[in-house]
Formats: sequence, C-alpha cells, structure tokens
Amino acid sequence: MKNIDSYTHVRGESLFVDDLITRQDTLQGLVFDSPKAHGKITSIDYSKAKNLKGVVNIFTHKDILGENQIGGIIPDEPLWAENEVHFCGQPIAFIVAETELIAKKARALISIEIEELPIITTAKEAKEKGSFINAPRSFNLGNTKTSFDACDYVYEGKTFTNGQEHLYLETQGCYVVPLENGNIKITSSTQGPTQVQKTAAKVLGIPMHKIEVDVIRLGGGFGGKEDQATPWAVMAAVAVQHLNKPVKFMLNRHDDLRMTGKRHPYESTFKIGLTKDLKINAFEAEFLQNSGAAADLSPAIAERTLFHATNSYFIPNVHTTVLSCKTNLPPNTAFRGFGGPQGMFVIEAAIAKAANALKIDKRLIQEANLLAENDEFSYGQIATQVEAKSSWTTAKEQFKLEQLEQEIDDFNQKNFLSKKGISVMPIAFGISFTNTPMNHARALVHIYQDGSIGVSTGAVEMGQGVNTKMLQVAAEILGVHQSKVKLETTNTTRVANTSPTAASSTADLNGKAVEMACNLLIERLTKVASKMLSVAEKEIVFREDRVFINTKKSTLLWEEVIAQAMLQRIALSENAHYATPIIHFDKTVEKGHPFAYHVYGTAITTITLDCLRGTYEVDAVKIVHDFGKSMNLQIDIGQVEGALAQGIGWMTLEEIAYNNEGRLESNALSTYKVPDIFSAAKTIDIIPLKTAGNTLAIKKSKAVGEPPLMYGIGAYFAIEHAVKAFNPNYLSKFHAPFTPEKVLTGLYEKKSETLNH
Ligand code: MTE
Ligand code: LUZ
Ligand code: MOS
Repeated sequence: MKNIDSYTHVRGESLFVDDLITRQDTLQGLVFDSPKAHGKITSIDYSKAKNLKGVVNIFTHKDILGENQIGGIIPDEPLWAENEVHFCGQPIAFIVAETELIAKKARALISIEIEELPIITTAKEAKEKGSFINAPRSFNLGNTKTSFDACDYVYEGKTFTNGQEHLYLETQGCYVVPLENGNIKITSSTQGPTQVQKTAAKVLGIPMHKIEVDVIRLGGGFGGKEDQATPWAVMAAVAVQHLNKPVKFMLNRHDDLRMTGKRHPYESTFKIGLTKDLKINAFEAEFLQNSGAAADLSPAIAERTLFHATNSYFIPNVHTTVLSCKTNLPPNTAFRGFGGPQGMFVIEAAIAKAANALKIDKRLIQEANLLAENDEFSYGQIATQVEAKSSWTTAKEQFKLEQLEQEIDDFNQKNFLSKKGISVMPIAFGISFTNTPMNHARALVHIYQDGSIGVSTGAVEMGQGVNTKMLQVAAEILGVHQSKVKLETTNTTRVANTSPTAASSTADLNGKAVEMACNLLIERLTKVASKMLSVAEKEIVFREDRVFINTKKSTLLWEEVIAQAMLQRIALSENAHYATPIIHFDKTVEKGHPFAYHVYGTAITTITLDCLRGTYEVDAVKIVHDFGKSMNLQIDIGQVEGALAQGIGWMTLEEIAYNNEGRLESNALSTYKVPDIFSAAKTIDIIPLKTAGNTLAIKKSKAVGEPPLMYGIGAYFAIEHAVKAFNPNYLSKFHAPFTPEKVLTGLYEKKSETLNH
C-alpha cells in the first residue's frame, strides 16, 4: 500500500501550517533575538519599533501571566530572556505586526546594549570550567579497572562528531486563534502536541483544557520539532491571550537556522583492550556532549549515548561516562538517533584504532565481537532475538564481501590518483523511549453510521508514514477496505496526554492502541452479526467489507451490521490505551530492561576517492536490515534510504560552524552543505533479513525510523580506508564530518615520506 499522503503530496495539495486559510484579522509574529552569546542586558529600547505604523505590540517576559519557563526535563530555560542572554539567537521579545515585512522593519529598529560575559563554545572548555547541565551518568559492566591488565593490546584515542542541522523542509511555525471564554486553538508544526499544550498552559497561567493543539502533518521533524516547536507556539499564544486576535508565526529559514538547536556535537575519549584472539575484553569511554545553553532534551540524549556505546558488540567489561556540558550555543536537541549515533561512532573509532595498530582489517575485530543470544548489555538488559550475526553473515554472503574487498585492493594497486574504500557497519538500536513512563499511547476510533471510520491517535505524521500504518491496522482488524478508514489530525482534545512522536516508537505505541480499540469494536459487532445470521459468535469473521462465516462469504454487509448496531443503541466508538509491557529501568543502579526490543542490521559501504581533489563519491551501500515482518515494505525501505542519506550527510558533508563569539557561520544553504542527489549513494541495495519478528512491534513490523541513520557511519570509515590506501602515513583523526578539505589534508600529511616511489 502506498503512503496515503503521496497523492496530495505530488499534487501540492497537502496542507501544512502555512497553507491554512487564516482569519481576516490575523497578525504576524517575529522574534527579536540576542545578538550576543553571553551577557547582561543593560538596556533595550523598543520605542522606535513600537511607533512604526503597523506594529501592534512587542511582547517580553513582562507580559507573561504564568511562568517564564519552557524547560521540559529541567526548568532552566526562559521563553524570553529577562536580564541575561546565554546564546546568539536567544529570544528576547516577540514583535506582532500587521505584516511580516513590517515586523522585520520593526526588528531592525530595536536597540539593545549587552555587557558581555565570557563565552564557552566547546564541550571541552565547558568541562574545564565545570560548566554542566546536570550530574554525569555512568554505565558499568564487569570491571574495567582490572580487565585491561588481562588484555594483550590496549589503545586509547579521541574522537569528535559535529552537530547536524535538521533542515526540515517546513520551518518551525504555528497559527494561533482565540476562541470564546479565553480558550485558544493552536495549530503547530510539532512532534509533541501535548508538550505545546502543557507549556502554553504553564506560560499563559491557564489550565490545559483551555488550549487545543492540532497537528495536520509536518514537512519533516527529524527530532527538531520534538521539543523545539514549543516556544514559537507559546509566544504566539501569549500574544493571542493579550490581543484576542489570531497570530501566525512561521520562522523564515535564516531565523530558524540561527535560533534552533541541532544534533549535539560530541568530543569523546576512549580506551579499548583486546586479547590475542581479537576479543574486546574492556572498553572505557568519556563522552562530552555539547548541550548548549539549556537542558532541553540533552539529559535523555546523553543517556541514549550510553545505551548505544557498545553498538552491536558484546564487551564483558564496560565503563562509560557522559557529561552534558553547558555552552553558549542554542540548546541542542533531539535528532534522529538521539545520541545513539554519537556513541556508536566512538566504539567504531576505537575498533579502527586497534585495527590500524595491529595492521589488520577493521572488520575482523567487528566480526569477532558481534552480540550473541543472551549476552548482557552494559545496562543489564539481556539480548534476545539477536540478529547481529545473522545480518552480518547474510550481508557478507549475499553481497560477496570478500570478493568486494579483493576488487577494491586490486583497484587500489592499479590506480594512483583514484582510490576506493570499503567498510562494514553493523547496528543495534534499542526501541522504546529510554524514559519508561513515556511509553504509552491512545487511540480513538469512531465508526460512523454509514460504516465509514475515523481514527485519531497521538501519532504525528511527518513523512515517516505513520498514518498509513495506523490505517492499515484499523482496516485489517475491522475487515474493511482501506478507503473506509480516514486518519484524523493529531489533536489534544481527541487524544490527550500523548508522548511526542519520537524514539521510532510511534507506530508501535499508537498502532497497538488502534489494534486494541478496533478489537473491542469487533467484539461488539460480532454479537450483532451473530444474531443477524443466527450463527455462533466464534464463527463470525469480518473481512472484505462484509461478514464471513468462518471462511465462507455471507450476504451480510459491513454497513448492514453497523446500521443494526445503531438501532440496537450499541456504542460505535472506542478509546484504548496501550503501555509497553515488560520494560523498566532503575537509574539508581543504571540497570534494567529499558527496550521492548532491538533493531539490527549490517551495511557495506564502498566509496571512490579523487586523490587530487579530496572529493569522494559513495558508490554503493548494501544493507541487510532487520524489519521484523514489515507491514509496509515500501514505506520502510523509504525510511532506510532517507535515514542513510541523512547519516552519510552527518558523517561527510554537513559542517556546522560557530565562531568564537558563538555566532552560527553556516547560517544558510550556501555555507551549509546538505546531501543532494549528486552526493547520494549511486546504488542502495536493501535486503530484508528473514526473522520471526517481535510481538511488541506493531504486527511484528519493527520500528524503522532512526536505526538506519547509523549505517551512515560506514561512509566515514570507507573514506578513511581509501585515504590510507593513498597515504599509509595518514593518522586517523576520527573527526567527523570527513569533509573533502579534511580528506585533502589527510591525503598529503607526511605524504612526502612515501611519495618517492
Ligand atoms: N521520516 C521523515 N520522512 N520525516 C521525519 O521527520 N523523523 C525521523 C523518522 N523518520 C522523520 C522520518 C525520526 S527522528 C523519528 S524518531 C521517527 O521517524 C518518528 O516516527 P516513528 O516513530 O513513526 O518512526
Ligand atoms: N525522545 C525521547 C527520543 O524523549 N526519549 C528517547 O528515548 C528518544 N529516543 C530516540 C529519539 N527520541
Ligand atoms: Mo526522533 S530524534 O525521536 O524525533
């Protein structure tokens, strides 16, 4: 089944916030933000801006009737700065004007004086100065203090991975309308409608029931709208509360790039110990997370880094620590993988370091340490239904890995200015919000009296196809054609208290709730049909828009059963609540069983390097992926391809640059290079791994949104392989992204010593 949005998408008919027909008296919002990364505000003069014709008002923290606080995990972030600013782009005031152009002119008329304070932009500097978001966290398994002594080889090193801009096609935005009695309706491009509702209520000082949040769909979120869609909606809501007029606020791309947080840059150090047979016996790592100026989701992201620090390997002795370092950058936030990619890069770098020193192929170490059934993760969860080895072996065999390696060696022997590189990247990604209480969802299913069906859930459609999957679940259980089911917008008055659409868990959590609601409806309708046909209930089956008696078609249509149920005054609506069973985690000991299951897979990446220019092309990525039993392979393969492109972009091209003043220099698409069709892998082969599937996954179809992003890490090591083929003296930097500039310097560092041949 195609994504149900594909028809309106290609016709340009899909509705996003900016497409809503606005009320005639709608005003436009714009943020006035800090020009400095750190300092005390000594004076601000709004008078000229306020006097500009067409400016309605300028709102500041003084206009907040509730709390000036938007922090989700830790209350450490004001909506609008009061006396101090902590990052360039920090919102200070909200200009409301008749048009966006007038608001922009007004913004240029505001003058501000700031007494500057010292600026921290890197995690390392923050650590040195003791600037942290919260206390460090550590995971421990076995004993690394003694186990390094039992190793034959011990290596240490450091790594850096840069941030990443979400670059959702639709920028952040909202449309906020006053209703009667001080009630407010917010249409927001958010992954977390409840988060918007809750925060708006807190800042406006009104109960949550006065605020309705509606989400049609997003033009991409990628984690950037899990928490950071909230402030814009709340700002507009404050204005609406005072003006009693609708306010629309879409960030322009430039403001969005400057004001919002990104993937967290990490600086990390590692120590890896191996025995002679290449078994990793001990691993230590310290992760310095550049959190930015406020907590946002950083503590949760830091936690997921620890969960994924050993990727798909079993290591008996592990000690990992993460420090969320407070800097003067915009608060960094969720981004596909949520700290997992940063953790996984470090173990891959450690393995590469060991392989380089031992002068062996990296993949021999990877292969010798893959997770097996009943192995223990460093956080105490016992691995079951493990597909680490099966996906590795399938990839190795199906894609003829050894032959590929040989071909690349031959190519590199024959060519001087062109080199090829190859790498294998296995993944293991835990599915569930690591914060156990967030793993729940609800669905509301209405069967209308004509037999058509409306489904509401807490899931937000952002291109990942979750609505299509919800529709499939409902249609299958109710036994009706897919055209009978409509997915409603995500709305807090229909489905309340939702977790954000995140953690790749949305289809699982909401799908299970849809399943439950539909099963309850079918139970009732079975009784009706059984009486109508004078057949035992256990023989009634709903299928193909009618009633079957076991496998035999009856003449009784779905519509007739619904009409009869109406006459009998039987409820045709159902609401169900699902909470993932089994999972638990005890933070006091950092042990538990936090994930419903893991997603596995293996990618083989090959690249070609131009050794004159330092440029490279990804020739092919060959993947064996664990979809479980995919309920929609078209959508799921789309997710793998998209995540892969995004992962390769993070590892190769996308270079976030802040200067020493904490100002974003890569602040436009002329200075921030994102993957396009020319940089995409020339071929992508995806083989679904044959598995039993997991019963905690919706219809045994495993979560797919984030895990494949980490295949992109393979591109880094494939490039490194090619660089080494040209320059054997190249010293690994483990410094991502591996941009053509870095490649070029790498190709020629100490090269003179070997260029004599
Ligand atoms: N796919 C598209 N097209 N657009 C997106 O914004 N977000 C990703 C992933 N795939 C995203 C996407 C992220 S970060 C997550 S967590 C999951 O989708 C969320 O949706 P799911 O839980 O339904 O997989
Ligand atoms: N968001 C969150 C996430 O709040 N908790 C998580 O564990 C998570 N994991 C991945 C992506 N977003
Ligand atoms: Mo995804 S980072 O969980 O929104």
